[in-house]
Amino acid sequence: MNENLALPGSLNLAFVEGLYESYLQDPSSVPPDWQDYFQQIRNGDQPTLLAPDFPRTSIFNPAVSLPRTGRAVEALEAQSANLQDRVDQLIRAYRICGHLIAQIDPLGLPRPVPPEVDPAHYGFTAEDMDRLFSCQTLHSRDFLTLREIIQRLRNTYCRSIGVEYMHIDDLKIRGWLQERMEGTENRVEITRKEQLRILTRLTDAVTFEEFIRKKFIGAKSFSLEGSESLIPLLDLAIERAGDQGVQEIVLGMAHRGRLNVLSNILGKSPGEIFREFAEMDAVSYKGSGDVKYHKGYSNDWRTLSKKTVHISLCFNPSHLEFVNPVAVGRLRAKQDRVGDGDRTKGLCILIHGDAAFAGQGVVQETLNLSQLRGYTVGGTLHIVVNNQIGFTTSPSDARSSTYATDVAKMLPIPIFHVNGEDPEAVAQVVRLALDYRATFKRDVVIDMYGYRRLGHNEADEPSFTQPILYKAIEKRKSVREGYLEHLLKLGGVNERDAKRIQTSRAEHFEKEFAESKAADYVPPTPVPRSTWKGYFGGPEAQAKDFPTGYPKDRLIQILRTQTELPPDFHPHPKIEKLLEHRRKMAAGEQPLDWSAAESLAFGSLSVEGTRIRLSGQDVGRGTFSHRHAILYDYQDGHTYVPLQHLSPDQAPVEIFNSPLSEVGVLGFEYGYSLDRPRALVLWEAQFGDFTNVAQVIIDQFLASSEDKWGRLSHLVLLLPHGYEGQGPEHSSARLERFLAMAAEDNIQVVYPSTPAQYFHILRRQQMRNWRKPLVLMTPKSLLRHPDVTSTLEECATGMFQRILPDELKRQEVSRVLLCAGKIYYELRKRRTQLKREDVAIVRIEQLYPLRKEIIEKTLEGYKPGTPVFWVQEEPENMGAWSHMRLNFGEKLFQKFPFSGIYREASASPATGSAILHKKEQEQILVQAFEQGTLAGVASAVIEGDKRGPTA
Ligand SMILES: Cc1ncc(C[n+]2csc(CCOP(=O)(O)OP(=O)(O)O)c2C)c(N)n1
Repeated sequence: MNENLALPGSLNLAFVEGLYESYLQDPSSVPPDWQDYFQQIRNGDQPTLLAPDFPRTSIFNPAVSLPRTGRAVEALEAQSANLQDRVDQLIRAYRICGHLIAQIDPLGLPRPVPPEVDPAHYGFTAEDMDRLFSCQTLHSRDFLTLREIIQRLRNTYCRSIGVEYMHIDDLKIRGWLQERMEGTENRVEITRKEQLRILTRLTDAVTFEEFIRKKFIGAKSFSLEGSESLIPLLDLAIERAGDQGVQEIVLGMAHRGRLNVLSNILGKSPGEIFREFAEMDAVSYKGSGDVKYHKGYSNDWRTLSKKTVHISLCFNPSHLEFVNPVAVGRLRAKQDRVGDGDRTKGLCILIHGDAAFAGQGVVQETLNLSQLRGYTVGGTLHIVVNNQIGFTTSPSDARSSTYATDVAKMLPIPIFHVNGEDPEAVAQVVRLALDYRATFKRDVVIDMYGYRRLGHNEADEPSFTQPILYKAIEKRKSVREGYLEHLLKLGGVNERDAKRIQTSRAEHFEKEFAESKAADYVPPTPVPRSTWKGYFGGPEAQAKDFPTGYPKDRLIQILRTQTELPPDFHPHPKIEKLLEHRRKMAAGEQPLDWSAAESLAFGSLSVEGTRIRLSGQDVGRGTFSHRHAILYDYQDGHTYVPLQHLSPDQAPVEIFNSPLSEVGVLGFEYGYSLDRPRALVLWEAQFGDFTNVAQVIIDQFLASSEDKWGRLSHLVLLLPHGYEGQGPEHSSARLERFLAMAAEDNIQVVYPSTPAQYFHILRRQQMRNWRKPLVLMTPKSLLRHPDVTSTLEECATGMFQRILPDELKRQEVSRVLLCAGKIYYELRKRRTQLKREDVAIVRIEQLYPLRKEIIEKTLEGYKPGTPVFWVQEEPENMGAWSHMRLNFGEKLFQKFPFSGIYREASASPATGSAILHKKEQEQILVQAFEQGTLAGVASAVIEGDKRGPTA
């Protein structure tokens, strides 16, 4: 507030000025003593206090006592305060719900008007419109009439921009936004040059769509028409980001307008896009390839201020929105790679459809990651290309919320709804959004309203389902035309300029089109970034196995260092015991357990320069209270991560407890792995079966991205697996699913049975330059099993063994049991109990890729005809049995009859009854040692097997 205008006591200046206005019109309309007072002013007897730039006559002098007439004045004061209060309420109402009447929809579909934005709601009448009120909260130094106040509010909140920000708790942020919006009435000053640029970018967008439609009639391109402002929006965003110091942008988007973005933003040669339309290079598709509107691309962008911004558009499956966490994870990896701890050098832009944004849960999961320590990227720019339809579904059937973006209100971030037909409003919103993000390092949403001129794709007939809407859409001119008319009216641009831009774009496309048809056309291939130099995919045969041991003395050192806590750290009494165990392991007095082996793998890799990133639910302690990688001070709760204190020049070891999300977090970690081939990136499921919540990431990305998009990942999945009587939901990591999707050496599926094997497989994953996802079935009960131990020597030497053979004399063996993981220990124990020296137990530790020749070699020496069984805990239709059967048929290597021992085929993975579980497990063991049984365990299935409750 202007201090010069401060009023003594409770008397309100606006009130006095209102009174003065009335007095000027009719002196008798104000009380007699006020008449005297005003008369003195007019005579010049009372000095007035005028603010220099105050437009109207401010008449109040605080130094002079005001006329007071007891109760009358008090009543007037109260009335004045009340009026001002109502004005303040009105101002607040516009801030809260002005967006509901904003002109954000180019189609102008009717929306209910909230009563709070009507002055009458506060008892104001036409007479009040010219009263003066204080506007200190409206970022105005002035006293304005009610009419002016409402005009300002409408300009700010109800024109082409509707903004939601009053859900933000932080007063500072709200104040920042208010100042930026109310101070400018939410309009940006646009120079002629900028206007021309917007027009050019709109022309690019329109020309591209028209060209594709003309040349490739009926081809699916998921046109952007009706929302072409996306192109100037991105253009402005990249320019602004570049000016803010952003050097890397990761862009995630779906089908809508993707080709347009590829051409006009990513700079992919239109010739290349046209060739893909014509499928001229179909034979060059690696693997199965993917359709053109799913492919990724990257390029450098040179800003007007001569800065270079590298933009990577993520490849994208059809599954809408699942690219979101992947894109964010990629950016986080890029930021970590260049040490951008402030998160100012990278920007993630996610482009969404309105139906998908409102409908897909992964959107919420990704938003939830945005401010978490382990996942933040300093704010993502979300752009919703809101064409007000999802395939054939109208918003009324697509969401229960007012806006498609309402889920984003879970975050304290502004949501800008903007009319895509007003490119200058779009420009204002881009500026605000990016400045907000740069200032507060938070996500921000631009919900750009448009429409979809054509059907869902170009072959679709939209008027089947939205006849009225499409009649209205048909009549609409393009955004470009509308904007051009506006510019012509302003006189900043003339027809000639506009024509020149249009002709040059059309000629460019024609030229590219002609060139793309040439027989000797060589599509420009983007140079892969050096990050991936030296790493490769393809068949595993190309990846040599080599020793992965780590010198024993250094392993001892790593173990010891982990037990040396800072003097001011007070570990939990039980952690003291764990530390004592580790000390004994280091001294060679106790063998290594699973957790120690893991810490040695992480520690040794980190010391060798590999960044370790492990995330998942409760991974710090470990679901089974076995890891304790993050220690908590017993007195004040502060944390200490021993693995981060191994040596001064070690690579970071990051262990993040994730939110309770699978698809979001796994998507993020997958994305991270794409841009950090040198880091060991691991995601652990709380229990293995929770991976199915992340199935889209597994199917669409992890298993198939090399095949579809030629993109490699070496992400490690740690999936606790094993039948321990805990019920249907805590037994199985659905091993069978990973094996079913395994082909072309796309993933590695491993079920290690010893700590040393675990140690070596983790090290192998990093040390081989062959980059493939690694799916590990990990133990639960075996974590503390006295037999599940390894020695330091086993970690110091050797390598991961794909098969662990049996040491029995082969000629004396009457049956061979093949198995993996936990069941091995039960089989071994039973064999000891039964003294069955004739039964060999061979562990297949790597289930995929399955090196048959190694298995064959392992079985050499067993008498031909010796029955071989695959023994598993899982039911017949689960586990690795089908995979084994598929690979080996009924006779293994033409020599050994091959059959399986398993639980009966079942709809759910395991029984809910611990007693029944034990009986089933016993039956498997009985079968395994029952000589001569070849036909599986159908006979072993318990009579009247009633599975327990599955809830
Ligand atoms: C997860 C998922 N479910 C369903 C589909 C099928 N599908 C493709 S586009 C689409 C409509 C998308 O609408 P919107 O998000 O508004 O984007 P628009 O196509 O209108 O730009 C649907 C249902 C899909 N691709 N992904």
